[in-house]
Amino acid sequence: MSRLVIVSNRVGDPRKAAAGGLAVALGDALSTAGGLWFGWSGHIAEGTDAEPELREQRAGAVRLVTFDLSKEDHDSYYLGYSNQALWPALHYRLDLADFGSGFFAGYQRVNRLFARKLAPLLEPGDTIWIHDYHLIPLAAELRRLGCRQRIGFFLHIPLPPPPIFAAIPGHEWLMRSFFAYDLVGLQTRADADHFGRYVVEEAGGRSLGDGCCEAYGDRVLVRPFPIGIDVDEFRRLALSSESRETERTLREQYGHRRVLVGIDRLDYSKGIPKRLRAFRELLANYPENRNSATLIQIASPTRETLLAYEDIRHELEGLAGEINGEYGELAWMPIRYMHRTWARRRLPGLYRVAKVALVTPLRDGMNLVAKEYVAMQDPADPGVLVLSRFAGAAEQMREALLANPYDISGMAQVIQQALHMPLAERRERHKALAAGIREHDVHRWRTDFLRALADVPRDRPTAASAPA
Ligand code: GDG
Repeated sequence: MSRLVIVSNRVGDPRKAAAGGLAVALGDALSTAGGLWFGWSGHIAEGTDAEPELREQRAGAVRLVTFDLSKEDHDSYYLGYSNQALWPALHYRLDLADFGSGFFAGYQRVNRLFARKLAPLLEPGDTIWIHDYHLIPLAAELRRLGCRQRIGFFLHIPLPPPPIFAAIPGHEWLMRSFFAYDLVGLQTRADADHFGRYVVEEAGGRSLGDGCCEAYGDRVLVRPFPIGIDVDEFRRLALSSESRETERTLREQYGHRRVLVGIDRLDYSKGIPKRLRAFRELLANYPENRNSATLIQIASPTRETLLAYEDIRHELEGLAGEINGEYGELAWMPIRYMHRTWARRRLPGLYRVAKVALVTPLRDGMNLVAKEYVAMQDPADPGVLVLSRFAGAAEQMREALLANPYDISGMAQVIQQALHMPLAERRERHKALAAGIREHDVHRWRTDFLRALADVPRDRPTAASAPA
């Protein structure tokens, strides 16, 4: 078996209890094959222009190798191009995208730095798996340094249709960068179709079927690999004392109410303000829910220094206050809004108490909260998942109640339907959803991807497509 090298912007430590299912699953793959996880340490180097040094830690059989970024690189590559240009644009939010001066150069520079630091650590038979939008050009940079290993890429966020992708300055360069990979994995069939359409409509290339795309005198295989969760790992968390204690407290506190839950990073892509507005409309249009329906919304802090994130935080605080002010009673607050990160071990307790989960992003690559909620339901008396049709998860989870997050009163109607769904229908929908998340779990995602990468025929020149 060839050694696995995983590269992502941040390196997760699979031993840490706080690590999410993704870190655990990738850690599993690394321990099985013996391997290396490479990326930014999360730290900013103190005022030095010197080439950053690599730091190495061991997590069992896995080597974790990281380096610090300078402030300038961090601001232009991470905060700038990755999170103010690519993140909004790939989530269809061109209105929020800032293609500011210096961002693109910083993105290129840091991808070159990743390649320069990683290349000497590679062995000829390695399989390299690169993750997410921060590192799209990394394979091209590695090829330029002579790396001929198999390199796969997985994009965790959406790939929009050609008219949106083509609005990104430098989109041709970005698209060419994908062709330095052997395999590009996307979350959904729709995303893979968008890629194929770009190749034909914008790059003058061809779709050869079965995910094979040809352009720029080169070929790349592009396929959907919908990511899942580690169902058993999550169910084990539910047995932890923290989870049980959370469940007990919530049941005591909200026993005679109907709890709805929303758990998101506080990001504009997650559609939280529209969700709150729909909840207000529910209370206005269906008064039987007053003094009963209670929305517990956790919005964990993320990318706090960016203006767009500050704006959404203020908007949410204002909305939650307005709704509580308008409808709250001494003994009932409609919205419990928390702007902090909960311990992962407490989440299962909250999912179990909630009769309804509101997962209503305006756009999402997949959305794992939808899957975690389903995994934690009691099959005998399950809650109902309200899921945005614009989450990648909606392509698979057809038995959820699908909602359009832009249609506030439509969404209020769907929430009303969820709150009052008969037991037999809840059971039937849950059964199908639970079977789906078990079949398409994170282990299947990882093994399908790595198998497809190992099977890619290697009859093409590997450095041909590296864009200048
Ligand atoms: C990207 C894509 C894609 C949330 N709040 C807390 C907390 N969480 C955990 C959830 C879940 C994870 O964070 C969020 O995952 P999502 O999938 O919902 O979203 P992103 O972070 O945007 O992830 C997404 C994903 O990559 C994987 O490919 O599905 O579309 O955007 O696990 O439970 N965890 C803790 N405290 C919190 O307050 N501990």
